Amino acid sequence: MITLFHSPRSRSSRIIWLLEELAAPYEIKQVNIRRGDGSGALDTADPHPHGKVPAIIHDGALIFESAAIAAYLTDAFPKNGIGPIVGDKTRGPYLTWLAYYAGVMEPAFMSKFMKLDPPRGSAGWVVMEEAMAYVAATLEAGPYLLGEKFSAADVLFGSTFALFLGQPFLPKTPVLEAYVKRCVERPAYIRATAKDS
Ligand SMILES: N[C@@H](CCC(=O)N[C@@H](CS)C(=O)NCC(=O)O)C(=O)O
Repeated sequence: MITLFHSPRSRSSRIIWLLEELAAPYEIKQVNIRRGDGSGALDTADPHPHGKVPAIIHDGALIFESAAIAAYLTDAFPKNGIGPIVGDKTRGPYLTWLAYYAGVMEPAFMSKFMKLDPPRGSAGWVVMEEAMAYVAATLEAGPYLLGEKFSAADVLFGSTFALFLGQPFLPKTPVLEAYVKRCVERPAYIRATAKDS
């Protein structure tokens, strides 16, 4: 049994989606978090070292960071085939997309949002426009990040785009709109949304 430490409508919502895709046995422990608008509070019931979500506990081990959780869970529950296993030729690209999400996409998003300009050559990520051009070109060839096959990398990117598409920093394009539609129409996404309270 996996325990997911979750706060409604946050980055842990996508882990409910992932767990539903995997048909993994899980329980949700709802915890409080400090929100960007100043609401919420640190919750001692949350085992995350920084009081964040998502975090999971499985077989006594604490796992946090969305990309690590995605890699861990798709390895632990390979049956539904949404995380290429070692030996699969898409394993390398899969891990690349997970790391790219955490190391490039999120910092690019946040620096755009905070109106920061990452210095070329020394920041570990690129500006949002450059990252999005790459993602969009991949999805255009797609329909998913790994090509024909949906993966947990799409859970990370798809959930983020579903939330922010149409905001000034993430303009709608036919490619992104179609991708988000493919993601949010998935039965596992719909089940997860119903549980996200
Ligand atoms: N890099 C982390 C980010 C986790 C994160 O920042 N979660 C937010 C909710 S969307 C949070 O828990 N914030 C509370 C806080 O920063 O104290 C991941 O992707 O798992």
